[in-house]
Amino acid sequence: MINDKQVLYSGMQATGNLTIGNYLGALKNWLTLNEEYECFFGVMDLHSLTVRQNPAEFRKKAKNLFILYIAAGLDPKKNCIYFQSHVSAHAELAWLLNCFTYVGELNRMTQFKDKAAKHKDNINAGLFTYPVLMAADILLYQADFVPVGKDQKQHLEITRDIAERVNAVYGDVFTVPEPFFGKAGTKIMSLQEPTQKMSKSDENPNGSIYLMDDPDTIVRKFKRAVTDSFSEIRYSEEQPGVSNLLEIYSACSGTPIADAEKEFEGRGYGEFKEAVAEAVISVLKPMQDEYARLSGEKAYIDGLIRENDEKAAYYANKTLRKVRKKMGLNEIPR
Ligand code: ATP
Ligand code: LTN
Repeated sequence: MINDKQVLYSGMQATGNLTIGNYLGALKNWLTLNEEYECFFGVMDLHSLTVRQNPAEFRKKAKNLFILYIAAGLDPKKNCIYFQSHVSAHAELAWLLNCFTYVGELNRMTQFKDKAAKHKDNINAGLFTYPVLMAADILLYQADFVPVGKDQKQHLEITRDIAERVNAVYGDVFTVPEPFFGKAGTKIMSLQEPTQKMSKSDENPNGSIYLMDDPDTIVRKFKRAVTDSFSEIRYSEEQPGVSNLLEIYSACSGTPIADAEKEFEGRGYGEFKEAVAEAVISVLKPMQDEYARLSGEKAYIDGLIRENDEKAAYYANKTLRKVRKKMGLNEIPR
């Protein structure tokens, strides 16, 4: 508990450009959580290093993600938005937790298996111990809840196992976190392959709408979106392309899917796609304007980073001191 509120923790890797999938499925659902919970949202830049990054681009990407969190509506005064790499306790606790994690457990992680298959020339130890760093992220803040997508469920389970293992040896050290399924996060599919999740690392940029796409690009991508030959605008398993577009339309315009089906009854795919594009633009445009404005306010942004890094470090170091003591490391003489 912090300030009498339960703690909620999440974050995104600073890799690739965010898509409307990331926004509608995750970020948008975070915006109001701070009313009920004490929220921490990290820019997970240490995790991003498990894959080779170009230093200059990477530096920009991580900073852009920080600004984007705010442009999307996360209030940096009410949520602790910070850089994982600025709080050294993450790396330190990850080491300590490494000593409480079994190789057999890590071997079962499907994300590791997938990523190892994808990056055969760089199966580094960081990729293998990725879940341990993630456990450190969460446990440092004694988080009660962690909102994540299905793909991260296994990582949350290992986090709980590690926490329980440490608690069993040393007593009450960590809060054991629960997954958080708030409002069902919409799962957005690729515009080109509607049976696959829209993903920021997709090689085909036409499958994804990026948060920074300009209106013309958005219209063009929706025009090219894969539909089907039913020529009917209906939400059904047989029509994954059309259903995905309805889902996007509904999430962006606030119209329930059933109402949207009625709205477009008897109308053609062309007209429908234009309406979806318009709905997306009306959500992204203000965010892009705010992003552009904030990007010009370097001193203000740097101030926020400093302030939030400090706040995160305060709570993280408190837990780290507790763990060091419990594990029997000598205190640093003062
Ligand atoms: P990558 O392609 O780099 O693996 P990703 O686009 O799948 O990334 P993550 O960084 O793994 O995104 O996820 C960040 C958050 O966005 C997670 O909470 C995840 O569940 C959510 N998310 C990602 N893609 C989608 C999607 N298509 N629909 C809904 N939510 C999504
Ligand atoms: N692995 C997560 C990103 C992530 C995270 C976390 C999410 C790193 N540390 C801690 C929640 C809590 C991902 O790829 N989405």
